[in-house]
Amino acid sequence: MNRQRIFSGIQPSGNLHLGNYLGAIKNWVKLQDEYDSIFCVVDLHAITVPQNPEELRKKTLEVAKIYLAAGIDPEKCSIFIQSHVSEHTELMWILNTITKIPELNKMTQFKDKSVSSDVSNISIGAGLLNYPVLMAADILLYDTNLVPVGEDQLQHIEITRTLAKRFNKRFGETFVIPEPYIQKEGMRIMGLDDPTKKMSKSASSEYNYIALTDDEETIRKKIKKAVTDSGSEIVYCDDKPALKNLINIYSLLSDTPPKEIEKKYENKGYADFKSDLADVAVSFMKPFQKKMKEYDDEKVLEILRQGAERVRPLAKKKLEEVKKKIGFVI
Ligand code: ATP
Ligand code: LTN
Repeated sequence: MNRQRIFSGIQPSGNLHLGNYLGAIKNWVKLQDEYDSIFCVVDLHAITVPQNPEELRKKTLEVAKIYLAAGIDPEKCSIFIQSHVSEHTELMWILNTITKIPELNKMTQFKDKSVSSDVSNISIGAGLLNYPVLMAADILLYDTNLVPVGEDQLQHIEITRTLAKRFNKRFGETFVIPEPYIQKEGMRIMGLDDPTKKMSKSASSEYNYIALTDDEETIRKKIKKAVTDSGSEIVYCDDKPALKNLINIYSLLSDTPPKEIEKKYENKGYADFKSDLADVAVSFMKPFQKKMKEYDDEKVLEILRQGAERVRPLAKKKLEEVKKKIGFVI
């Protein structure tokens, strides 16, 4: 049976949050039965901004534990660490040579990150500029058909398609042209402290997000402090972006449609709603975190190594084809 292939990844930088879960990982879990699925922990991408080495090691395993606790099944999918398959960096170098600098300069993420306060001028490395080329290599190495990501990644998939077409035109059919796969549900969870910006692990305040590792007390405190809109009724509409976001989170975590939530709180106020939302978040998080703890570092590493063994032959084969086409002596 020839199933379509999906590939996606998350950087082991910062604290993974409900936005990453609802916008990305939760959807992967649904897709794994239907597609030949490869999920990566993209440590090579994480080092495009400065990382503490000990933290990076810890976060890399933590992201894998989050994949597993969320229900990604290593029997059905391949889960691996990007730097374990060196073909990613090799293909990236080759793709670099057909990438134009203005194509990279105009990427929104590059523009945002290179002016962000965390990355000083001195440390805006070439890695940050070349980030999308590495992402293209990740995707193209495996003949990926679909890339399930949040809408913030669309521009990177577009450049991946451009590079694949350019290579194919110059050297002959080699790469499958991938498509983005954006699921409407959970597409954009906004920051708890500012509903005009997406929830983000690189946010300056930890009150922006609920991390998947936050304890009960922290979750309750963060929800209590979350900004709300004027007025006191619990209604789901665009004029009340803060409340809409909180209702979205409630709805996605409890599988309750927003309209039903509105009805439930018809004669109640923010205090009741927030207190129940905190209960909903805590009852999602407790079993999730319990599952995370069931995986010790050794067990996770074993799963990740097996994942790398499984995908490496695919990557090797594609890279060899590329090398032959461009005239390298094999
Ligand atoms: P940063 O904000 O530090 O750039 P991030 O939180 O966006 O990081 P990524 O590793 O860049 O995390 O993204 C991982 C996946 O999670 C991507 O598919 C991305 O689209 C998705 N994602 C990230 N934030 C959100 C959000 N607030 N709502 C929905 N999906 C999100
Ligand atoms: N840039 C992506 C992470 C990422 C990715 C990929 C996603 C790296 N390589 C390949 C999909 C496919 C992000 O979500 N921030």
